[in-house]
Amino acid sequence: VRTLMLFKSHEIRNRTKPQRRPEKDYVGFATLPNQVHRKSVKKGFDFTLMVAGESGLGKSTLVNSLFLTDLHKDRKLLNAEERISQTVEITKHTVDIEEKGVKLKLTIVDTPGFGDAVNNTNWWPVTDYIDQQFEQYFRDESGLNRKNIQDNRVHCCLYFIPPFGHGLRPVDIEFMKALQDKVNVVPLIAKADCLMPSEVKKLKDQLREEIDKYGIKIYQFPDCDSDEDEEFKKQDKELKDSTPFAVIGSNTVVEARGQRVRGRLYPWGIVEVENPSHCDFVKLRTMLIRTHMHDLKDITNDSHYENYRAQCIQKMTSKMNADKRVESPIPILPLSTPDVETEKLIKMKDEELRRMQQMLQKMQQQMHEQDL
Ligand SMILES: Nc1nc2c(ncn2[C@@H]2O[C@H](COP(=O)(O)OP(=O)(O)OP(=O)(O)O)[C@@H](O)[C@H]2O)c(=O)[nH]1
Ligand SMILES: [Mg+2]
Repeated sequence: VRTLMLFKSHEIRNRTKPQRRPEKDYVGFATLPNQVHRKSVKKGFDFTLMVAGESGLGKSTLVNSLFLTDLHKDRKLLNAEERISQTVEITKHTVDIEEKGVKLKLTIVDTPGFGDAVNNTNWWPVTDYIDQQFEQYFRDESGLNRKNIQDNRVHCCLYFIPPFGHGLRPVDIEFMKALQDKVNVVPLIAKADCLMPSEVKKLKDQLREEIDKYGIKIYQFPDCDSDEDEEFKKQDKELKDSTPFAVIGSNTVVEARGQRVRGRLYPWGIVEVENPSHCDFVKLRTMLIRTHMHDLKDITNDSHYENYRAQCIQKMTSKMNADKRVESPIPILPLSTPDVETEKLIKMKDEELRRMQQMLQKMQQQMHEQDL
């Protein structure tokens, strides 16, 4: 099995030997130093992945399969099929993994699927969650301890599309649109074992066309530089042509061709999760962990978070201007002495305004420094 390794030409110096068959407990993020500056290696990496979509499409199962780790291990032991139950609230799982001296703090945000557990198609809790993480980061960034901020922003959201429909449903369009300006959306065809290869191809073509037609902004893989070598270009094209990835998840280990593999055992045969001719699971994992994690983080910071921050600053400025306008130029003599409660409220309001002004000044200064 050839492993997909995408490197930029300037990183060739750091190029490690391409991994052959992934070792059993090997996820592959040890190649992260190839994607980023060495300085970050010591500190470790934070990466947050979210899953969203209709209930029962295999979101929880897939994230478990992706990181070779049972994220629900605190639960009492159930047999493999039962281990994953319906997700009824947004659940955050964090795993610290270390591979070849490279530390990764991986956070998985599992969300309840719509249409069943919550019995509606309301995605506010999901988009709210993303905003809350931005808000926290914004606060931390404006605080004193700016060097040690924990980055909990959601870097990527896997959006699950059912395999049995005829393309996107209105709810998929609306949900992805609600997410698109907040997070990198990576659409996936769920439960791809339901489809024959020709059907997978047809659905992929249709989804690509519809995503374009409805103006849905999904995560765009960065362009390949024209001076890259042919092998690199080929792998890059292969990756882009496979989107939206068709995936299969499983929490069961089965015996196939004399090996224990993650798969689904049917009366008519075995579906192997990590077999590239069965589905795009390995492509997805490679993309997330080995090749595009840094880009996903960059876009989160430079585009999605920047949007949020600009909106916040704009809101703060207009609030302050409105508050200033309310202040009357002619002093109004109080008719009676304000009671203690009112005075307390005024004090709190003043304090809030002062904090906002400070924050704004700091932001403006930072922006000015960045421009220099
Ligand atoms: N055929 C098939 N079944 C799958 C696949 N992935 C998961 N399942 C099964 O689908 C059912 C639902 O899986 P979950 O992972 O709980 O689905 P979910 O999207 O997390 O559902 P909610 O938590 O309700 O949103 C389980 O019985 C899984 O075993 C897949 O790739 N193919
Ligand atoms: Mg679930």
